[in-house]
Amino acid sequence: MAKRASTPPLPHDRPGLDKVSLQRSISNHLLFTVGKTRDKASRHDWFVAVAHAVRDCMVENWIQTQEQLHKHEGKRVYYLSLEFLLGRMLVNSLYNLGLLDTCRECLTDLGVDFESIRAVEEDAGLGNGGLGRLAACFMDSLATLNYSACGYGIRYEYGMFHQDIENGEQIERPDSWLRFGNPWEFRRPEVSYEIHFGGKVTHYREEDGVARYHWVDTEVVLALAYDLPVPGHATPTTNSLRLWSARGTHEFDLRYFNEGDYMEAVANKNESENLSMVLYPDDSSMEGRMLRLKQQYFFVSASLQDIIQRHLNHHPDLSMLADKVAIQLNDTHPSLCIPELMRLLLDVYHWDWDSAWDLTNRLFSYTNHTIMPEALETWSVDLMEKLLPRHLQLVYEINHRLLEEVRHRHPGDPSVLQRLSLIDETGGRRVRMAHLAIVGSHHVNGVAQLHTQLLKSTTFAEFDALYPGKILNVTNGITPRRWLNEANFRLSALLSETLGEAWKNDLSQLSALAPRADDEIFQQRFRAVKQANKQALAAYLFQRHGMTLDPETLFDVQVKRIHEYKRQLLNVLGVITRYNRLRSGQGDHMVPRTVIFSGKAAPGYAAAKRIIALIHAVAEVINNDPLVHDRLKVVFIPNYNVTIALRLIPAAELSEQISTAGTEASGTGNMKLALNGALTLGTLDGANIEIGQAVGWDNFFVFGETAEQIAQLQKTGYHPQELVHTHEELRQVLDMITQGYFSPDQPHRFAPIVEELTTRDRFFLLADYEAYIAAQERVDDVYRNPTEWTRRSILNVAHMGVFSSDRCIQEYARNIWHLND
Ligand code: 26V
Repeated sequence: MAKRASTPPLPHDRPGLDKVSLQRSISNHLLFTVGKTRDKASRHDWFVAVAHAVRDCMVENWIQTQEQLHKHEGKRVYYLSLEFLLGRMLVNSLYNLGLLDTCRECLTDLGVDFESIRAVEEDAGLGNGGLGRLAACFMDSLATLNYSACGYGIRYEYGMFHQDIENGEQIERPDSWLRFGNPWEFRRPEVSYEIHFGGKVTHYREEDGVARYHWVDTEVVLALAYDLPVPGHATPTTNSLRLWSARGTHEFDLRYFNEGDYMEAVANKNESENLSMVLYPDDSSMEGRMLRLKQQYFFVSASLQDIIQRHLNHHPDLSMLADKVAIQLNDTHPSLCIPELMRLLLDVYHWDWDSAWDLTNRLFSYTNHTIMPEALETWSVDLMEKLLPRHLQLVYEINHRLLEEVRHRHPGDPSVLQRLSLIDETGGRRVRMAHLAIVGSHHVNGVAQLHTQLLKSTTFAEFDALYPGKILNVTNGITPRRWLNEANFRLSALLSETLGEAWKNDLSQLSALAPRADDEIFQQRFRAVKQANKQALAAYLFQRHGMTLDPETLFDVQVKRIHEYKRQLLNVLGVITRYNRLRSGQGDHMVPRTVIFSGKAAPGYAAAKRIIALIHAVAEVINNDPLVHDRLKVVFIPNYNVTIALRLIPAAELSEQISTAGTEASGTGNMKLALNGALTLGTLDGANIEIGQAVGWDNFFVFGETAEQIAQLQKTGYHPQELVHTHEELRQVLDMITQGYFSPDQPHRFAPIVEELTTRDRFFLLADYEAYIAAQERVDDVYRNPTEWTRRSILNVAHMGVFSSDRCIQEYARNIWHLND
C-alpha cells in the first residue's frame, strides 16, 4: 500500500522506554502473543514475551530510518553476505536501546530471573566463522554510525552445525535454531520474488538489428523476505537485515499436477525449499556442490530484484542507481551479482552493453577474505551451463572484453591471458569467481595490511597492474558493544568509571588508559576483573561440562575454526613439549597453565577432525598424570559459537594467534582477545602485525618466520625431516605421537599427522617449532611477574581502539562507498 505523507498514523501505544511501560508490555506479550499466564509460563515463554516487548521498542526508529532516507535522498549501502553470525540478540538489543538495566529490573519485579531468560535464546549461527561474524559487527557499526544500510542474507533453516564430542571425536548435529520460532523477525509474505533456474537461452534480432536474448523454460523458486531490525547503539538509526527463505511455486509443480502425480509435485516443492535449508560449512573441497551454486544465485537474484524494486519505488528509472546505492559483496559468494545485473539491464531493461557495464562497475565492490588457493571459489562451466545458461554467456562476453584489453596491453604474451582469464582451463573448465568479482567491481579490498599487500603482489598482481588503485586495504574490526561491553561487563564498568562512557561509540578513547598502566591501585582493580572473569568461566564449565579449571593457573586460549593453517597442531606440539619437561623434572620454574582449545572442524575435513581427536587424546593423558597435576591441564570446549566466545574471551590471559605467516587474511578473534586484556602470542600474520604495532611489540609475544621467509622456503625447497634430526625435544614429541603414547589402544591412530609433518609440512610447523617454544618461555617469564603482566595487559586494552568496526565502516564509507560525497 502506498504511503501518503499526509496520512496521520493510527493511534498506538508508545512502547515504553521506562520500567512501568516495559513491564506492562512484557506482561501483555506473555498473555496476548504467547498466550500464557505467568503461573504457566516457561522460561522460553518469558523470553518470547521479553523479546517481543524489546522488538516493539525498535519499530518506531526502524520505520523512521527508512522514511528519512527517502526524504534526504542519501546513498544507501547494501551489504550482501551469505553469512551473518549474529549469536543471541536479546542483550545486544537491550544494550543498544539503553534498556538493559531497566529490563533486568522489570523481570526481577515480576519474580523472573533475567539470566535464566537470556540463556534460553538460541544463537543465530548463520555463519562459519570470522567472515560471518564480521558481517554482524558491520551491521552494528553501520547503525551506530547512522548510516542507512541494509544487510541481505539467507534465512537458513539450519545454521552452523552443533558440535558434540563423543569418545574424543567431533560429531555433528543439525542446528535447528528456528524450531521454537524466532521472535525477532518480521515475516514479509508480500515481499517475494521469482528466482529462475535451468532452461535455455533463445535469441532473435530486432528490426534495428539489436540482438535480444530470452532465458526460457526455467524452473521457478520463490524467495520470501524476513526482516530483522538492527538498532544502533545510542543512536536513532535502526537498519534492516533482510533474510531470504525459499518456497516452491505452483508453476514449478504444474506439469506434475496435470499428470496427476501429486507425490512428485510435493517432492519437487520440497526440493525448491532445500535451497535455504542449510548453511554450507567451509570445507576443504569445492566438489559436487550444485545446491550451493543454486543457493548463491537464489540469494543474488532475490537481493538484486529487491534493491531495484526499492529504487524504482522512488525514481523513474535505473540511471541514478549507482548514485543512490553502493553494494558490497562479502567475498565471492554473491559475485553472480555481476552477470545477473548485466542480464537484467540488457535483457529486461534493454540497456546497451557499455552503459550496463558502467553501471555494474560503479555499483559493486568486493571484499576478499583469503588468498589460500584452495579456498578461492570456482564453479564448473558445465554446472553453470546447466543451471544458469544465460549467465554463462555473459561471463564469456565479460571475459572476451577483458582479454581484449589484456591482449592490447600485453601483445604477444598468451600466458598472461591464461592467468587473468575468468575461465580456468587447467583440469576441467571452471569460472574463477574472484576474477569475475574483480573485473565487475570498482574497488576490491583485503582485510589487513599484509593480506592486501599479498593480494597486490602475488595472487592478483596482474589485476593490480591492469587496474591501479582498485585494490585497497580496510583492516577488519570488531564491535566494542558486543565484544567489550556485552562480553565483559566487569571491565566495561571499570573503564566507564575511569574514562566515562564515551569509549563505547569512540573506542580510540581507550588510549586514555595508558597512563594508568603503572598505577598500582588501578592494576589491582584490573587484575581483579580478570580474576573474576576466570572464576566465572571456571564455574560455568564446571556446571555445564563438569570440567574443573583452576583459576589460579594461566588461561592460555586458542579458539577459532580448526584449520591446518591456523596451526592448532603447533600448540599441541608445544603442550607435549611442556609435558615432557615437567615429567623430566625441568619444569620447576614453569608457570601452571590451563590450555584451552575450542573450535569446529568442517564435517568433511579429515585432517582437521584428526587434530581435534589428538587434542582430546593428549588431554586425556596429561590431565590424568599425577606427575604434572596442578601444573598443566588441557581442555577442549565443545561447540564454539558466539555465546561461548562471549564467556571465554574475557577470561583469557594468553591469546594464541599462531597461523603460518601469509595465510590468515586478518583474524578477528585476535582483536577480541587483545581488547579484553589477553596478551598475544602470535606470528607476523594478518592483523597480528597491526595489533603488535598498535599495542607495542614489547607488549606482544612475537615469533616465527615472516611471510617473506616462508615464501622463500617454499621457493628454495623445505625439508622438515632435517629439522627433526637437529632437535631432540621435537623428535621425542613426534615419536610419542607416532608410537601411540596418546592412543595406546590404537597405536597408529595419529601416525598420519607425523607423516605429514615430516614429509611435506605444508604449513611450516617444524620451521617455527623452536621459536614457538622459546616464545612460550618468555610468556612464563613475564607471567611470573604479575605487575609486569598486568601492565602489558592494560596497555593492550588501551591501544586496541583502532580495531573497532566503527573505524572500519568509516573507511569503507569514505574510500569505497563514497557515502559522504
Ligand atoms: C579457508 C580455507 C583454507 C583451506 C581449507 C578450506 C578453506 C575454507 C575457507 C577458508 C576461508 C574462507 C574465507 C574466510 O572465511 N576468511 C576469513 O575472513 C575473516 C574476516 O575477514 C578473516 O578475519 C580471516 O582471517 C579469514 O580466514
